[in-house]
Amino acid sequence: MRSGDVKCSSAKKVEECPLLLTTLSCAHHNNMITFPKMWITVALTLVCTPLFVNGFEGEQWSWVQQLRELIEDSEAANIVRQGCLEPYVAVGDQCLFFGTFAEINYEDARQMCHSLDGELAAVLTATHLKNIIDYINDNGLTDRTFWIDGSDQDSEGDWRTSSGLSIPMGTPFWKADGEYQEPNNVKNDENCLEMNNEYYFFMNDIGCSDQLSLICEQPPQDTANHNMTAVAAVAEVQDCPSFFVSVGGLCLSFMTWVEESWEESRQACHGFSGELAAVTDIEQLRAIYLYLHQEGIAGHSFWLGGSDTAQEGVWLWTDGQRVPMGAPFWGYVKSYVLEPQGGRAENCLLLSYDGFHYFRDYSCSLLRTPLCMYAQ
Ligand SMILES: [Ca+2]
Ligand SMILES: [Ca+2]
Ligand SMILES: [Ca+2]
Ligand SMILES: [Ca+2]
Repeated sequence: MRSGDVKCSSAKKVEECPLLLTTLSCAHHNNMITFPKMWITVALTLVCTPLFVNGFEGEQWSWVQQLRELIEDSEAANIVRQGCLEPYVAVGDQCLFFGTFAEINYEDARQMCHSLDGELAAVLTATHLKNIIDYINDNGLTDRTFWIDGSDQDSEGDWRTSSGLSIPMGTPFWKADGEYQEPNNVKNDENCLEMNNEYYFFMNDIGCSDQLSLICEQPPQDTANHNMTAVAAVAEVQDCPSFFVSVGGLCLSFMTWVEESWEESRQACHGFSGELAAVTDIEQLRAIYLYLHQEGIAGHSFWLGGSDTAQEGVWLWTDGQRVPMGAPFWGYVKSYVLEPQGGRAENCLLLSYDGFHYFRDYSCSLLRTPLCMYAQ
């Protein structure tokens, strides 16, 4: 079908659609404006779907306006930027589109991504999660909550992307406070996957009819490579000396037979030519989390080498390097509150078992297990 054919048949179907769209559509039909077919489809999906669902209200004109501006800005469609076809932008190794002007349900969000020749964004590695959270923060998108690709609609508790890939469970993906970790399937009716701003963009299961913004992903040309990244995000095994095991590319010792204060734990590590561990890459935190569960030692809380004793609020590893701040390293406490939040009473970095092994600040005098790293 030629692009011009799309228009007036669609316009007839959407008779309640605002005049603006009809005008846009018919202008297109008459070749007065040369929008690519893709954008007309997006326009119709964006504007008409919510109108059908919610009824038309005056306030929705504001984002109809934003949509117009987006379309006007897209005159350069088909331009490839940083390996991504507009309107997608490169975020790490993914091409993503942040649909911040829309607030629609999960199925409609999927359809919108399909109309952009994409799919809701898959977040399958800790690095993907961190890249997206960084992008949201760096670009001032923190007033939005986003749909991403994931559902357990087919089988409760079995989280899959639309292409059937398993979504990683646990830390550092899913929101956790001191009591429980998502997904919690409230009222047996939370089957779709969101990144919620109230939860610092950690993952949460929510009802699929909620009205949210969305993140689309342009499928990579080389699908095989992409899936490899999902499984092999962590650096490979290296030889480690006695008392140390290779986890996440580090030589670590989980001294579960010891419980000491933070300072005494440092001494314990020194006794093995080590130091309290510095976890500087989010894939290392993921690898440690998986190791704790695989080894059955997730009931322990582990000291890491971070502290803000020297200067309150300035978190440094023992070698003086900065500790990464924010999500997804540091744990969620409650709505709009993230660790560290203990002020001068809490100056040492603990992976606490009841905090689901996210970074959390605790009092340095607590007796906990040293997590040592071999000093190379
Ligand atoms: Ca569910
Ligand atoms: Ca939930
Ligand atoms: Ca402190
Ligand atoms: Ca704390």
